[in-house]
Amino acid sequence: MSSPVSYQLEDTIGVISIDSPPVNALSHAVRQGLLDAINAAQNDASEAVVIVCAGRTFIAGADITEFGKPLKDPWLPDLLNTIEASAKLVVAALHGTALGGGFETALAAHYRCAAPGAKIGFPEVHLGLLPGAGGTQRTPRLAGVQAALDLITSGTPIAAGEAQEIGLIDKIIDGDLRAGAIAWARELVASGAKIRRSSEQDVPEFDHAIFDVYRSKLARRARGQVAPDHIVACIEAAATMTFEDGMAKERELFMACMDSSQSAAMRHLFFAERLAAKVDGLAKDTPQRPIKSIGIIGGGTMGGGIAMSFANAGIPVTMIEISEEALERGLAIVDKNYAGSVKRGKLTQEQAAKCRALIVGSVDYASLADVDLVIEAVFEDPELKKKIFAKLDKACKAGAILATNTSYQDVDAIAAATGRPEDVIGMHFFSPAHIMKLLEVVRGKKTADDVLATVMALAKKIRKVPVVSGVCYGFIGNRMLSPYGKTAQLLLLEGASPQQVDNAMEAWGMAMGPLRVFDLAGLDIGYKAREALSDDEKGDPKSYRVPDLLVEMGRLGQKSGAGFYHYDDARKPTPDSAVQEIIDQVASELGVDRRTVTDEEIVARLIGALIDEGKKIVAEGIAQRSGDIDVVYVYGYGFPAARGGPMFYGANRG
Ligand code: 3H9
Repeated sequence: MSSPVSYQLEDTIGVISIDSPPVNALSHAVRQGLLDAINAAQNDASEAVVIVCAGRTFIAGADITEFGKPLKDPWLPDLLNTIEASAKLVVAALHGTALGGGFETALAAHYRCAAPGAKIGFPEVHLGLLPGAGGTQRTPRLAGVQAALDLITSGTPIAAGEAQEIGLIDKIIDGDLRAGAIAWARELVASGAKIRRSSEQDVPEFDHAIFDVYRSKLARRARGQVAPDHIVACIEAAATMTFEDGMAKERELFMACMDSSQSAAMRHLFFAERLAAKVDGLAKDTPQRPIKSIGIIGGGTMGGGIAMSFANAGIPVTMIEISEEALERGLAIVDKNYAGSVKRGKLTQEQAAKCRALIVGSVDYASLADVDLVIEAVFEDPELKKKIFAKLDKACKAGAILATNTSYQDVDAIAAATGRPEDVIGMHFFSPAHIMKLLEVVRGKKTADDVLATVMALAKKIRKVPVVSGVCYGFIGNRMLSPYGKTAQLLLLEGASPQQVDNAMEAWGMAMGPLRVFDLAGLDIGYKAREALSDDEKGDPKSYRVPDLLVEMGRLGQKSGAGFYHYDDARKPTPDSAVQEIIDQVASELGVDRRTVTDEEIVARLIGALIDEGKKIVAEGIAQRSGDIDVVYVYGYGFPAARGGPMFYGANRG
């Protein structure tokens, strides 16, 4: 088999080219090829060596598919030490995304140049890992302790320009990167530039208190995850030990991460997310419809957030409301959200203004005549939705995709209100829609393949993580929420308090406990939904009697200042004895024996409820695979990534 790494002498420069699609990951073959090439360069007429990659990116990291398998030499840290030790000057030329082990390779080179659009970073923390090939040791030596802590603990890549400012890249090359890098290597040699090894540089001055500051910051942010804490320990080692001792520390903690259940869970999610974007039975070359502009029906919180998601990706949006007044309110929410994005540093003032300018409002469906996709985002009234779709059928051009953002309703029934059910699909965004990454794509019985393919690709364009769901009440995520919520109610009647249930789930890793979630969403939503059901359909009163009584007392959740908790002006929940009285009263009316419920039981029963429903969803073909459910729960429902999603957790717990 030919090597993915080639080496050739171009005049006085040895050029090492890596060509290993899709992302030039450091597989065993790439590592071996790199080792052979750097060794070859030591004994030929080259004066300097350039490492460059073919295809869409420089090396995007270690090959994650090899993780968990026996290690095969050359191991990356040793290979990179060999590259750094080269007696010939080494230049790395970066384009695309130089990530993880990829950027560590660049750090082992003596000089680094990059294309203007390149990005560098250490995403290992998102895999429950830390950079294990010298990244924690070389980065602080070049960029300082604080920059290293920020870059490596956040996992967020930075642009080449910023990397140059902090000393991680030496030169930005416009135009042909390969030719530019070779020319620069020649210049370096001609000017007598020294072989500059990152490992031999001193870490710039720093304040020793910084490590504890990051430790406590990360304890709050990355609740329960081990990798961030280990990253801090490695950078502290870089700043206080020799390079060799620091490398030994890095190796020890990298292996601890690699062997952890957290990393196994997060690696599962990495591949599950990518698999979720693939639709079984849908050919890769299914044609897609061009989407150049979109319409949104409804300027509420959801409609506004969806509009921003598209505008942020450069796609113009027309937002429709029923009156000028409502439209003004809707656009004001968008303005407020953009101001928030600027304040949080997510967008510059200029970027925000540019995106905002792509959103226009109208009260006339005729304004949608030319758009390629319309997303209906009005409240959950099935009759209203059907009326809107009948109107869209008339107003929109042939071939326009008509999508509903419904969280629960029957997409097939909505499609039947049009004369073109094949153009209809569900696009279920999660609130706040401009921030939450999950998009449930609901495939109706008649949804055309090209409509599905278009929406899946579009999701990626607007930086969402799409998961396909079949049609059922609540689709994947909300359907699972139903037995989860019912179990939470049973736990209250059996003896747990709302705060015990919520605290147990949050301590286990959920972003928010179930009762706090219901208070946030509004208890009246479930109440209204139940009003439409017969007693039989409602099921066991133990699962809804308490929230019904709370709603009847005017306790609708956060928005009314009280639900399962009392809320102050800052929306901080405090336990409320009135709620406990209701729980006691309902338990006695329904004859439930009260007992001590442990935190372990709370977690086991609630997560068990999710897993049981998830299994049914897979068995019925509503979800394509159990990994899709994990993606839904981690990206849409605050399930801890370090536990891999409910189905992964269940499978590993037997
Ligand atoms: C590391 O480096 C550890 C070291 O510090 C220490 C070692 C000792 N390996 O995302 P896409 C596949 S840890 C294997 O759809 P995009 C991916 O599965 C690593 N495969 O493309 C997919 O396959 P398929 C640190 C990989 O353009 C295909 O490539 N690095 C890897 O949207 C396309 O991927 C990272 O964590 C990999 N490293 O985004 C970077 N990366 O077509 C992880 C990708 O069969 N990668 N694949 O579904 C990414 O963030 C994105 O893939 C990237 C491209 C931004 C590069």
